[in-house]
Amino acid sequence: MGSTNAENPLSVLEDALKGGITCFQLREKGAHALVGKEKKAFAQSCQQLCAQYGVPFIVNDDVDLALEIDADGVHVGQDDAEARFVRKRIGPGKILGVSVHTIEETEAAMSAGADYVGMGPVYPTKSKDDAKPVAGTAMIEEVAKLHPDLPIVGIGGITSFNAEPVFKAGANGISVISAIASSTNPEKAVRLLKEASLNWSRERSVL
Ligand code: TZP
Ligand code: MG
Repeated sequence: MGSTNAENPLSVLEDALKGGITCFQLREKGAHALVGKEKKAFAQSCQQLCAQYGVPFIVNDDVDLALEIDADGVHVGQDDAEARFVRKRIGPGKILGVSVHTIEETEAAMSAGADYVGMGPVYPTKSKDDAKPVAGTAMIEEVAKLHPDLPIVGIGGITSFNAEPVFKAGANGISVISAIASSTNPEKAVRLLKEASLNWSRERSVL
């Protein structure tokens, strides 16, 4: 979760759910990241909140935790567990998301059984220390043309002001940290993001 509201991430999540997020991914990273029992307890609090709003709860990277708490899915990057092994572990009924940056990675993710791919960083981001170089929207456009049925989620520096080119390139959805978590009004931030999205994602909506 982002920095401004880091002291109360559950209230940020609840506000975001009220605003209408359609999916939540727990990405517990960085110097002060929770681990072990505390991470599990926090994950379960997030999971319960998401369940109240009927919103899928996905765990980033930590397949063991996702299985332990019966999360709705897992998201892995290229440096995490291999997607095909993750699919084997979580089974066919769970959501599998994979971060990709090239056509090859995209097609490998598809063969591994990914339900969607995350692509970025579209714009500069301060939320991921080891983010790859800014990619813009060119690769999203290429992948969307090659694989029109594959759900694509753009990520990295996306706000309600710059979401339009991401959808125009062919993304079905956007994934956002700071535009929501660092907002003084996360619920409103989500509404604005949804307005920006709905204008462009009507035909390719995901989740
Ligand atoms: N992967 C690529 S960019 C990014 C991740 C997890 C961080 C996105 O955060 P923000 O604050 O929306 O730029
Ligand atoms: Mg990762």
